[in-house]
Amino acid sequence: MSYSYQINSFEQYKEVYERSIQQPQNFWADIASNFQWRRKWDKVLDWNFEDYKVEWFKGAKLNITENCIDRHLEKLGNKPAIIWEPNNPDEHHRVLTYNDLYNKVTQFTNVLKNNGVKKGDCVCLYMGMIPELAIAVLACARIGAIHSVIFGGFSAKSIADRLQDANARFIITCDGAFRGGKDIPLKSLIDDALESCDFIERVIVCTRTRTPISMIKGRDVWWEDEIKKVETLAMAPAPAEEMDAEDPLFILYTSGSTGKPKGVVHTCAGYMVYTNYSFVNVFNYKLGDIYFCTADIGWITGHSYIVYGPLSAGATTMMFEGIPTFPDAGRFWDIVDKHRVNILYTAPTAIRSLMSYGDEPLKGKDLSTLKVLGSVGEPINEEAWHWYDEKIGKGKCPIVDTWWQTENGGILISNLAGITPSKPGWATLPLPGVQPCLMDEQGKEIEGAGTGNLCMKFPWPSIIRTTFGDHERCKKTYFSTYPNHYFSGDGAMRDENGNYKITGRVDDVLNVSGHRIGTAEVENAINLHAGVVESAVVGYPHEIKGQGIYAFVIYNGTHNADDEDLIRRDITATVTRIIGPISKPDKIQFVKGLPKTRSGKIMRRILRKIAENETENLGDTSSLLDAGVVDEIKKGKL
Ligand code: 6R9
Repeated sequence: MSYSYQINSFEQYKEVYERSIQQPQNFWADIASNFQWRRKWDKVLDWNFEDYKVEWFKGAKLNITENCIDRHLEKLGNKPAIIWEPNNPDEHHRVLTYNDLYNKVTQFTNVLKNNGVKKGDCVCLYMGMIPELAIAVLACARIGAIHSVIFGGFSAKSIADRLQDANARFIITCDGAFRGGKDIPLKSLIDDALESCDFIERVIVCTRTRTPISMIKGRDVWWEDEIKKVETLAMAPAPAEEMDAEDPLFILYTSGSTGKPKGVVHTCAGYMVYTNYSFVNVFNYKLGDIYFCTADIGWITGHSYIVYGPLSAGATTMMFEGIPTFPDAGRFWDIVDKHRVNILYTAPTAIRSLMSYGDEPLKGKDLSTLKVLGSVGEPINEEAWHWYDEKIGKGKCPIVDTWWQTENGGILISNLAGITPSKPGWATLPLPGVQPCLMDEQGKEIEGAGTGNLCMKFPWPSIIRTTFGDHERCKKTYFSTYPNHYFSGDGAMRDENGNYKITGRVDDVLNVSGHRIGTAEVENAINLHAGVVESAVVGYPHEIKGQGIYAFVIYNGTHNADDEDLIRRDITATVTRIIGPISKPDKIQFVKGLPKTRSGKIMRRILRKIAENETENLGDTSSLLDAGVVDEIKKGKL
């Protein structure tokens, strides 16, 4: 079965797109009429990109969980909502039907209530990929609490920063998480974070790994005990709180080119409408399809396309606890085979990594159920695209190359599976309602085919509303570079047919294995090492990760000075401690000086070229203060 707003042909896409641009308000009002509202909106859209403010479906009242769960119960109650595949293939998988999900979410909402959580409170979730994470996310949304999910690869210090920034009062975590051959000590990391966060009132701990953990009386409680309390009290399933369209739904931290990560805020109505619309249309989802997005819920892809988009569409969404290479590089294909997966959505870095194992892991795996393949997170190189197409899709599955960002809430540029044409390495066309454009360095819009900085001229329903606690930062980051436009930070090419190819970030943000990492953040962490004077971090092409982290470091410490490798490991350990293992530098080169301009600015452009091995072609170096520094760095290149 399909959806009334599902686009069925390229011709129809063109018509729908045209209407969405000519009459955006009517267009989105029609889409929104497919949802369950407690009260309809007074106005579809109010917007201002100059003094940034956007409001969608103003005046409407709703709860997103009624749309993700309650409204499906009558027809889909016994259908699987979530299929969970554990890290260890020998452990049994779990299936939660929509009825199960309703029971568990309403029950856990009561747990939150009993623990004093109220509408508007911020709840931080630091959990592994188990169904309880999705349950906790939805329970927060049901009670109207703002969730802030933190990915399990962040350090205690990063957690503490996020807790402080969001004024969180509650934490939901697990004793630990299984990821491949590793156990991640989640609760212990939370304990470390809480040493500097005495404002946290309650930590709810869900059992997963049975790792020994500390439990502090009056602060820490077990998930399972709290559920028992709710059962003993025989509390009725918790009703959903009535939310305003523009009430915040969640905060998700993401890296930018400067300083600390920012808390991207998404709100209830627009986010719901757009994630649902884009999910149904990009993947061409048909009721009954088994859909598998391999992302972690700690990232935006997991929020929008494991939880909210699929569940609001009554889909069956998979959650996978583990990693693509555990117990071996055939794991994704085992999962596709075992669960008869129809739609697979993953990242180029995973594809490249699995590609490197050759054909062996594919042997004997039945992938014939696959209909649609998706890619997200970074540009997909043609080699990976063709491998994905031939080996996984057997040449019969459209590949959707979906471009979007944490700040966008949902996919903005992508082909629609089987409906609009694909082009290897190209994200292709904007979704209905999305108005991209390319700008040159002078701030002039580029017409026709060309290359420039990717911007948006008009808001879509799930556009970022603010950066938590600092609206000025939001305005400055996204709406000041090009007046009256949203600036993505990405560069792109456009062909004569209006297709877009995203070339990558044009700012100081790296994309390592599909994870966004700010170079300034990594530099700040390296500079905290006692022997480091100064550092500069740039990206370089990495075969599997897309980009690797290359650090140039001025070191004057005396300790272990004769053992460069040990110093490198100390620096790496420092970065892991401050940010987390995802930001570890791949290469650390010790240098005597950094190339600077006369005004003292590091010339990263030059360092980037050196890291990319393009030492012959450094471009204009006339503003360099000391050209000798560059020669020295070139000689020491790793
Ligand atoms: C969804 C997500 C956003 C950055 C974005 C861009 C890169 C994402 C891409 C892509 C080329 C694609 N990116 N999808 N680049 N083609 N299909 O990844 O969000 O973590 O915020 O990262 O990822 O550089 O600016 P987020």
